[in-house]
Amino acid sequence: DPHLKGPVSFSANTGEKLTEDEDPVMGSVGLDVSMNDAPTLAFPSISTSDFKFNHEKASDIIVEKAEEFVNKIKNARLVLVDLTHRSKILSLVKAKATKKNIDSNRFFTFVGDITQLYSQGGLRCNVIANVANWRLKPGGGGVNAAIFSAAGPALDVATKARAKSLLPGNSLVVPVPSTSPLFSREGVTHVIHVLGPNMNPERPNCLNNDYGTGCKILREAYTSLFESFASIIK
Ligand code: AR6
Repeated sequence: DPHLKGPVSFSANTGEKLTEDEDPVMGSVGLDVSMNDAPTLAFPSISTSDFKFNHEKASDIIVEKAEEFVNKIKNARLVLVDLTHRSKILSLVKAKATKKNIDSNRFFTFVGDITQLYSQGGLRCNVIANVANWRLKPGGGGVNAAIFSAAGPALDVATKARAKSLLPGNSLVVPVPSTSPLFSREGVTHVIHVLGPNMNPERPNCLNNDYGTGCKILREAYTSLFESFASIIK
């Protein structure tokens, strides 16, 4: 894959920049190069920032659901993305996935902006997930604002043509119009909007620390997200 042969490579496990010695293209790290063209879903951690969901509980659920997916769908990759190397959720997930021996060619973490994974990070992801709000509105903050802004108005139009709202635990697949820079620059063909459980009293449908319900909805959200991804690549 020419895209991994640029001046900078990233560890599939940590997202850290690699020295030449460690470059997977050079063969000294066990990255399965045959997976570089595999369908790939990049997703942010659902609900753990603005929605204030507990990181330990969320990381357990991410690893559980990713393992399920990896065991079921063979030729595809899942990548958990966050903006900084200091991300607590990335560290927790990485440690737990390693402990469970999940194939790191099929599920790994990556540091970068989810709207620029290919142009800035050299990582090809044909599908990205957006943690939306229930009205599927552009703007606000976090990943939702970043994705709608990077995609341009075409994504809002394509989204509204499919649904007007989203319930917690559910997802919605939207093909990215070819006029969008997300498509032309990043190679993203689909955005999957997903809505997670909310533990922030300043946002709608707050669960007031009811983690019984919260964990159930977060599991449903990842199940729905990964099933939507599977339906795209079939
Ligand atoms: N690229 C990669 N990861 C990011 C980016 C980015 N550009 N921006 C944020 N993250 P959040 P939530 C990480 O707050 O907690 C939204 O406004 C971030 O560090 O976006 O589910 C929605 O519209 C964190 O790890 O989502 C909802 O109203 C993760 O993405 C509400 O916030 C999710 O952070 C949802 O809150």
